[in-house]
Amino acid sequence: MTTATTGNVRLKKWVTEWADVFQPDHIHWCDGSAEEYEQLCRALVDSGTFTRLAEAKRPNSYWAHSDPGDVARVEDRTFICSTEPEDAGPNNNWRDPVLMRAELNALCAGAMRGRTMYVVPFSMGPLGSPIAHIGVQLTDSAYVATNMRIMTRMGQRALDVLGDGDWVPCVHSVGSPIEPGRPDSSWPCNPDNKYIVHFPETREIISYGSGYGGNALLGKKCFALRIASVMARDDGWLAEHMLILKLTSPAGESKYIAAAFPSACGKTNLAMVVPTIEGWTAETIGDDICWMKYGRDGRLYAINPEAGFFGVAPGTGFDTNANAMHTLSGNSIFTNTALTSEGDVWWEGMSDAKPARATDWRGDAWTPESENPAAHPNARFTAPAAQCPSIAPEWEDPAGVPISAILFGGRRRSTVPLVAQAFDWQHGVFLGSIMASETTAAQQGPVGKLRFDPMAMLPFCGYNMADYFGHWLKVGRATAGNKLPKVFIVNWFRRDEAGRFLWPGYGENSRVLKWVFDRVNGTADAIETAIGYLPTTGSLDVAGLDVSDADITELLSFDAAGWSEAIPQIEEHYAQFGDSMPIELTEQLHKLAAAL
Ligand code: SAT
Ligand code: MN
Repeated sequence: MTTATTGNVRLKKWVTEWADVFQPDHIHWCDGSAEEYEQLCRALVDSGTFTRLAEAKRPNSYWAHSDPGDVARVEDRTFICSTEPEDAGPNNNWRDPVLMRAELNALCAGAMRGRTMYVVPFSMGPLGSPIAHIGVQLTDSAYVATNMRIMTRMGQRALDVLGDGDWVPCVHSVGSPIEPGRPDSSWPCNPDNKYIVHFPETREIISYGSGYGGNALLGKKCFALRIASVMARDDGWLAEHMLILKLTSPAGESKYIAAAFPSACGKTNLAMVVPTIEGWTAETIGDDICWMKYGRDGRLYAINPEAGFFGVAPGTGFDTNANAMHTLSGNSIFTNTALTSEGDVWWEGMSDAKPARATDWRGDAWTPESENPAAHPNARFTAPAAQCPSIAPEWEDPAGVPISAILFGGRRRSTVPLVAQAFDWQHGVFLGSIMASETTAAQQGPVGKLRFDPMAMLPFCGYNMADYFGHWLKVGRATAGNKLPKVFIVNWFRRDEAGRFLWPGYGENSRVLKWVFDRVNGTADAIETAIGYLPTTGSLDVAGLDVSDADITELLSFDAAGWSEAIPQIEEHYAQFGDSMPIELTEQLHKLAAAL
């Protein structure tokens, strides 16, 4: 196989040290070339991890299905190991770093026996961008190496940018050495012994036992959110769980909007939205993570640190997200979807017509009569962002794009209106800090449980969230108020008593984006309420929309009773942070309670 080379002495030493611990049979430095990718995929087909899809259906694409014990992020096995427990905060599982290192060293000793250790250098962000950062992941999973090639700028070019510099060390093992004489499993992992560990002070990541998604593709949640949030705190920027989109009006004016939603709440759909309103267009910059730093003009500039989409497959179809469907038409990896008898993939919501026969995500025979879904609810596609038809030409601009508006959204059947604008930055931080959302299949555990998920960062903030709120406030003080993005809350998921969704969502969300755009320009009307500015009935464009007046009124009404009821829960949510809670936010809460 072709290999990457580097003159970085410290990097070579670090790789050797870990190889001594893990004792792999081979070491391979990934160069990121197409030949290498081809060879890794072939090896994965040989080992039974990958099934190559029919070339005529989906060229250069593969299907994988995981161990049933390894299907999503494991929040209860995710640890922040700061010296002081207070620095991790009540939002994280804290462990003593010294004890954790000892525990991990014991687990990692010999953990790669019988396997190859891949050295995966990668850039989060366009190569050489002043907003980007370099990481190097060690992994004994070729599946992870192939996914990292899609999700990041991976290989020799990342090493070239790194030069003699510093990188974020990312160490990963599936925790399943191959015993001599025993066959390897098609999804090696250690389902009952997973550790997703972060050392924020030394900016290190060690992940053991899982091969799935955010647990294993360490550039994503572990680096670009948990470790990067700490780097951002220290250096005055923001690392956020946000999509980035570009919205252009019929007059040809463009604005960039960032939006935070918890996992599996439609970020990918909104990032690739096709507006239903006349003359408006939307383009995609990113669908999951947003790094924002101040430009010389005092505005916040954002990059998408990723190079691919790791999106939820179920519910994605030509009617809901045509841009995503085109993006994954080839050169993609599918994990825990179904495999059809014709050699293509399928999942619930991809098409009304179901395949007559398929292999489900567990590898069992499936027909439309089967009781279980064909795809796991957290089944994923890994697809190159460059293939997205709606990708904006400037998506790889190293300077980033200036953000005009930030949206905070959640999955809420009641209380939170379709959209509201915060009074100012500080009030926006307050609204973000009290965000709650119903849990989804993106994390292991019960689905549909309402929990506070401030800024959609609960599982991803690498330090005490009270300090994170304080950091947001500080970022807001670092520039003139009129240069800051305007802040909004949104909720596409309101239901009536019978459980029916009040808002059609998808392309119709462009109506809300238009209102946001016009509010930034100061041209849309609003009424002031205790929780912010709500659209007047006339200011939200509902022309041609098939929603009853009563539902629109409900969606745009301020639910004073619902908010009053929520106050004790918000107080409890704040109380867990004790004295660390910024005074500005407790004052905001008092103000809201008084106004209600
Ligand atoms: O599996 S991931 O953590 O990458 C996806 C998500 O939860 O957003
Ligand atoms: Mn996400």
